Amino acid sequence: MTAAQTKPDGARRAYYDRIAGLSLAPLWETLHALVPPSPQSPCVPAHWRYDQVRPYLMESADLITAKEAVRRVLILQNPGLGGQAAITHTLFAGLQLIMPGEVAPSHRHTQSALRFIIEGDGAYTAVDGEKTIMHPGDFVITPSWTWHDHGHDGTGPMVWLDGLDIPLVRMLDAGFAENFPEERQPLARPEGDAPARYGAGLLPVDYAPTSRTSPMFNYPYARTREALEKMRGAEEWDSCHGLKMTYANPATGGYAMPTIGAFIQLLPKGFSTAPYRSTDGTVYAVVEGKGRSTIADKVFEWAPRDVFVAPSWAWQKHEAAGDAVLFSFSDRPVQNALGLWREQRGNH
Ligand code: GTQ
Ligand code: FE2
Repeated sequence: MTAAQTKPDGARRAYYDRIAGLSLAPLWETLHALVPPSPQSPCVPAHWRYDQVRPYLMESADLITAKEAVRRVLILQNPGLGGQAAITHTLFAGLQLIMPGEVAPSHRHTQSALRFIIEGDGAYTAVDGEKTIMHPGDFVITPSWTWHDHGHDGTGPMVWLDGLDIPLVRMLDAGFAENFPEERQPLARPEGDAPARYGAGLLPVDYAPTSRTSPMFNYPYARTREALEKMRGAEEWDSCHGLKMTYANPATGGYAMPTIGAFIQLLPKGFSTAPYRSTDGTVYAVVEGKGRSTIADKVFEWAPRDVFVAPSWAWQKHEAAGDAVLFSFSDRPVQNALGLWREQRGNH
C-alpha cells in the first residue's frame, strides 16, 4: 500500500490509458472539480448592448424571412460556454425579430419559453388557442407542449428577448417537438380571455390547475409598472434588491413557470445595492433607466434594452443612475424544488 504512494506519474498515466479502453476513469484525478467546495461555473458575466446588437438583428431580416427561419433569433451565447446555445448552463436566451406581415409558424415543444418584449408594438403570439398582443415590457409565457405561433399585423420591427429552458431539457434528454399542420393554429377563445378569467384576482369556481404553468400568459408591463410605482411610496428598499417582485402563478402562488423564475425590480435613482450572490445564474434585461452593474470582476454600464448575465454564485452589485427597472429570469424554481438553491447577502 505504501508502495503505491511512490508510483511515478508515468505509471499512473499508462494505467489511465489502459482503463480508458474499458470506458473507465480514475475519480481521484477529478474529484475536486466534480464536487467543488462552491459553484465553479464556466459561465462568465457578459453584456449585450442593444445599440450594438440591433443593426445586426435588423440585417437578419434581409437575409431570411421569419417563415423560412421558423424563428428568426440571434442566440445570446455565453462566451464561457464554448459556442453552446446557452446563456447560463441551464438557460437559452435569444433576440427574436418579426417584421410586419410575417408569421412564425405554429409548433410545440416540451421546452418552456418566456418572451420579454424589447421593441415595437402590435405583434401577437397565439398560445393554445388564444392570442395576446405584445407591448414593450410585457412578460409573455409559452408553457411546455402548447402550440404557439407569432405574427405581426402592426408596423415596424418587433423584437423580444426569448428565454427558454433548452439546455436544461437537453441535459434531461426530455425534449420533444412537432409542427402544427398549418401556419397558424385555430383560435378557440377571444383575446383577453385569460386575463379576465385568471388575472382579476378571481378564479373559476372549482378551478383546478391542469398545468404547472400560470394560466395568465401575458403579464402586461403597464400593470407591472403601476404596481412598482405604487409600492415605491412605502420606501421599503431591500439593500440587495431595491424593490424586487416575482411573477406569480395566480392559481398557485408559486412561480409563473415550473422551470424558469421571472422577476421585476425597481432601483430608484442613485440606489446602490449591497453585494449579493445566489446559485441561480441570472439573465437581466434593462427595461428603464441607466446604471452600472458589477458582476464578479466585470463592470457593465447599461441602458434600456440591454441584456446582461450574472453566473451562478458570482457577486453582483447594481447601481442606478436614474430610476431603473430590471427584468430578470433564472432557473430558481428548479433549484428550489430540489432543495439546492442558496443565496448570500454581503455588506455595503
Ligand atoms: O418562439 O417558439 O428563441 O421555439 C427558440 C425556440 C424561440 C419560439 C426561440 C423557439 C422559439
Ligand atoms: Fe417555440
